[in-house]
Amino acid sequence: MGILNVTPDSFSDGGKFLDPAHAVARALEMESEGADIIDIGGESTRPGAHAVPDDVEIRRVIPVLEGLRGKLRIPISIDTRKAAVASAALAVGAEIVNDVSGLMFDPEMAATAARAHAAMVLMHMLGTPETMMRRARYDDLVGEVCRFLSRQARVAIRAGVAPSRVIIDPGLGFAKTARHNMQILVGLHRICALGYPVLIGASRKSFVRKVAGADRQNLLFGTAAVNALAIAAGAAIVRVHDPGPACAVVRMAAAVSSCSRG
Ligand code: HH2
Repeated sequence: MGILNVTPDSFSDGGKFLDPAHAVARALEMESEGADIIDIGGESTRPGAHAVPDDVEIRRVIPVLEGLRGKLRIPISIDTRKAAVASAALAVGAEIVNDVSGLMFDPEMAATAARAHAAMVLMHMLGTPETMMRRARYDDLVGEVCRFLSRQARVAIRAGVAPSRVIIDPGLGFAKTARHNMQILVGLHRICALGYPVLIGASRKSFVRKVAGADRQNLLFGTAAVNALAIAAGAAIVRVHDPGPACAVVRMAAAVSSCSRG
């Protein structure tokens, strides 16, 4: 899954793709690098980020979706917590809703995805991007994440989302310290055992920066290490800023994993 942030303030690529023509070109470039999905977001969810009004988010993402119509062959995912934004994006070609709140932000979200027969990514976090880091306390981190994701998957399915179209994500960096993120990776096989495809978003995040180092190469290889471990644990999708290198990592890790399973 290639990341396309159409925002002025995303932590890694903020401001780079605010011009819809640049965003469209980047999406097509990521497709040519091997991405299978493009995830378009119009609101930064980095720690401390403020919520963006619906109309601003819609004005950022819709011209990009329109510009990609008839050009992109792979599915588009809309990265939003808001049903109004998801609905507008689904109407112009998005096929997946990526909700970082895991259906906790907007009560209309599941029905909106269900009506459009969309796939849904349900991610674990606590609170909102503004408040989440104050809530990074757990007695049983992996167990709590598993219970949240199973419960929210059932909410989506009850609202009419096809069970085969539910994807879950433990939410690296969302209400989680660097150590929590690594504990999630150690316990990832338990999240994969819930039976839904698992998505992992580690790309260039601060725990990678902290452990691997902050320059471009270190971030790329640090992200690659997390992605390889995630695929080996059974993850199905990795969300990345650099799909070219990530494809090689996924191909290699998946080949080794399928071999070890015999
Ligand atoms: N991470 C970010 C945004 N959306 N969606 C899912 N499913 N999983 C993630 O880990 C995830 C996500 C944050 O990263 P990014 O989009 O690069 O930055 P920002 O939120 O600042 O736009």
